[in-house]
Amino acid sequence: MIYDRNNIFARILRGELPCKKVYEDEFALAFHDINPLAPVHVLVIPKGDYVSNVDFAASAPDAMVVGFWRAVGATARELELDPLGYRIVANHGPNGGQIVFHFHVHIFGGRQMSHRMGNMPRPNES
Ligand code: DGP
Repeated sequence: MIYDRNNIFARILRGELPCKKVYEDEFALAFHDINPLAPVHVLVIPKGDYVSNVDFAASAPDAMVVGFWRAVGATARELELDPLGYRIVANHGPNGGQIVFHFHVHIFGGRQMSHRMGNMPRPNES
């Protein structure tokens, strides 16, 4: 799939759309999901044109891959999720349930996650 430079997250990165920012550095931006599925639901996106993990892992420079994952960790620390833990998810393609085609990692926290890891957490799910 060709990267669409007008996808929602690209527009957030360019400052054309607002977001509730949690963390930002040269590699990544983290902000609250507009439709939270857990008490804490934050998205971390790389500052580059990557459709999903497939081309991020294959095409991103090493420094970007390292910087991005460090930013995921820094975001979770910023949210004070480390002591009790959290879940990270990245959806790829139709079967993965991807809706926005700019690579992103979901961070879920603030409650016990389901053991059914094949499913995204849903509101009120234990
Ligand atoms: P995914 O299925 O992994 O592509 O999830 C995309 C997520 O993006 C979904 O949880 C809702 C969120 N989302 C969609 N549009 C916006 C937006 O304009 N702002 C924010 N903050 N989140 C959005």
